[in-house]
Amino acid sequence: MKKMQLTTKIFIGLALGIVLGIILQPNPEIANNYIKPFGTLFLNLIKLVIVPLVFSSLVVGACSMDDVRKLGRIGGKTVAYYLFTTAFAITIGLVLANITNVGGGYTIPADATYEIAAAPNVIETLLNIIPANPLKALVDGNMLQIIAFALIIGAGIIGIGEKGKNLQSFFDSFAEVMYKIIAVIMNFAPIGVFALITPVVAVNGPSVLLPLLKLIIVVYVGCALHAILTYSLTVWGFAKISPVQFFKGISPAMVFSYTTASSSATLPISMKRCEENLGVSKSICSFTLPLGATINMDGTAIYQGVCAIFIAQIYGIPLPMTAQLTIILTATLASIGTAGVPGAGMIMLGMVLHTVGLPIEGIAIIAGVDRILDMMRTMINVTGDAACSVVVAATEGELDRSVFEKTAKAK
Ligand code: DAS
Repeated sequence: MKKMQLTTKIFIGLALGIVLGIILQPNPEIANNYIKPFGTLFLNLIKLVIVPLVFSSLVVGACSMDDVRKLGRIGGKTVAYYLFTTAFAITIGLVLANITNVGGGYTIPADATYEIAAAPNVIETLLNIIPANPLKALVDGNMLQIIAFALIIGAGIIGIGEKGKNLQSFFDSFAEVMYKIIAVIMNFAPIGVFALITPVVAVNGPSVLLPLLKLIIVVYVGCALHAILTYSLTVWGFAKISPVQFFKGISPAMVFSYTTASSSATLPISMKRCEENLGVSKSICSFTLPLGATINMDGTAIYQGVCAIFIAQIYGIPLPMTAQLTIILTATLASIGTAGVPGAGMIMLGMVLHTVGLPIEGIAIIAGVDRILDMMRTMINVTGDAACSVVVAATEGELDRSVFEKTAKAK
């Protein structure tokens, strides 16, 4: 119930901010001088957690494959499925964002001029991903290098076996601390949303909200398309399960993740439904689902791709195809580092914008409706984890199809 209350409070903050913004239109400096600072504070709190959260949650994600020696094949299949579907998800998002010209037709003057980072060539990107100085990468917030460093640390922890368990549990608890901090920060979301949307409306007028409605529609359509296309094709193609049976079986986890906007909170339900309704073995579930809740976020990847295009359009910053390819790589990696808690994707959006050279202030425009986007993207995140479990279980001969006969008889 608390989560729903938070959602209601956020919508109230949004509505009040829009109304106050309209009232303050004749004197926008009041909004900028006395309200905007609270929004900046909320954004700074979000920026505060990006680096430690990504680093710790990724080390945990990498370590959680400590069975990779025993489950080498399963680890390889799981990571391959997650990376392929996430990259495909972003591609769907970018194609839709370009077709619908999301964010187009309305331009907010940027506080400063923004140069899109010249898209480095692929070799340079790959070489740059490995940090020469990992501490500098952490200090500079070079997220691609931080992600690489975390995965290398995770592999190192796996490599030393038992001796690495203390360090693994350190990062486990550190990641939990970061999730807790995010949950506390998100409690301030109603105030943050209010303080972010008021000056935006006061300075630019309520018409700035129209592109946001289009943004919500594009993200929702992109997520639905991805689920219907990718998950249906993979569960049918690899496991010969009908999409109807799959979505019916996982629907309780989908509803819960939509309302809570938290993959982590949904994990116990996903585990139960994948076993009981979809016939996935316990050992496969206990590997693919916790890993997926940590590193597999297709919905978030779609959201980050579409929002990057939206913000570039809103600020009138051209995004050449090379920059969009950088977004695919960055958003795939960013979604790996997104925690399964409410609002985490918006935090990681800051990283995507920073890496591509877009104004992170663009988050202020999206923050007001982020909860609506978060609910949908989280539902897709969770559904993607379940689809992967079914596919891996089927290819490992660990899918108990009798559950479907039982369900059919129960009708
Ligand atoms: N809410 C996050 C999750 O639980 C996703 C996100 O914020 O992007 O998956």
